Amino acid sequence: MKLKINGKLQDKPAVWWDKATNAVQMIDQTKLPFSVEIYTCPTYRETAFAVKKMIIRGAPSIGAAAAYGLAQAVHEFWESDSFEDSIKVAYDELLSARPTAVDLKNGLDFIRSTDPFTPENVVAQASLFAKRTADQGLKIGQIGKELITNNMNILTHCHTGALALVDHGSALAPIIQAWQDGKRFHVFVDETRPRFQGRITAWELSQYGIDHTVICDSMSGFFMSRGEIDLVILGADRVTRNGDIANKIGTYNLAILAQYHNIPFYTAFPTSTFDPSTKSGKDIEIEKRNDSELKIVEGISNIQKKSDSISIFPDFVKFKNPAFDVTPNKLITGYITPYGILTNTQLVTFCQ
Ligand code: RUB
Repeated sequence: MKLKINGKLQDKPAVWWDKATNAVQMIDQTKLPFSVEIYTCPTYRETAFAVKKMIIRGAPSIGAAAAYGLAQAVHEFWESDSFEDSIKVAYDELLSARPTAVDLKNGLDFIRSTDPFTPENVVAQASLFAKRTADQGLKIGQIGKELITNNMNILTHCHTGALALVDHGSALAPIIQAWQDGKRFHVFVDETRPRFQGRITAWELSQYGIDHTVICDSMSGFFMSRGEIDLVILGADRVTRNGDIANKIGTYNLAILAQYHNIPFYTAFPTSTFDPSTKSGKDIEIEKRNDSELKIVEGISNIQKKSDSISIFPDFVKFKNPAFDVTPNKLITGYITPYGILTNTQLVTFCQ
């Protein structure tokens, strides 16, 4: 995607390999929407840290980051006597950075399958994984945009644009491409507490001039009940063999509301998000994140115009912070994939 970095317009994916230093570089998503900055990870440890801290986020993007991270470990330990053991430690550290999105495992396993397994080849393999993911985003957009018609009101949750999928996006790709084709509609953007990924969605939609409004997550039922939402499109972090999906917390609520109000509910994702080895959503590990994400709000201070964080609860308050929930297949109208918009039966057959 085109980004203005240090005043210069540049074409950048969400994550890439820096040939000169063997560093993994990425757009720092924690700085958006207020500034566009590059974050550099000199070794696989920093890459794992960046995934954990959500400096890079979105299932397919963290899959690509993990793939590059393992390539970094291969470079670091290539001459070491304990090469095999060190690569296993790096694999486990990268894999455990975030447990719910299966893209992480798919990215790492794609690197492990490199043949012949050399430092040069693993970097090429990681770049291939990232490029394949980005290409699938483009395809998802071409396929999914047919669902969008003029004057629609579309609701989306979390952030599923170019920065979440290396480039182009998953659920935002059909929205962007339909707009570029000249269709005119409006997007409701869930703010997506506690991490407020809606801020990145709103920022990305503004880059294309797409008409949108931010609402807080609990307002969706209100707008649905008044007939003001025609379509829900969002992403996925893991799609199991039976078509259940794990996605950003709040997705399940939306799916129930959408079914009650007869609103089509679509999920869009690339193949790296498929997990045919897991039977159903019940078997997915749900990431539990730190309480501070609920307690502390970060933003730009109105007075000093600098980034700032404030606590919005006293210290004695207890929290629970699951980062994802599971939406059962029966609440999903269709699956927007690079291979077409699939029904549940088609997806299940495809996975076999
Ligand atoms: C991201 C999230 C997104 C999906 C999009 O969660 O839930 O909806 O990753 O993925 P987080 P896809 O912000 O915690 O990483 O692009 O496969 O649809």
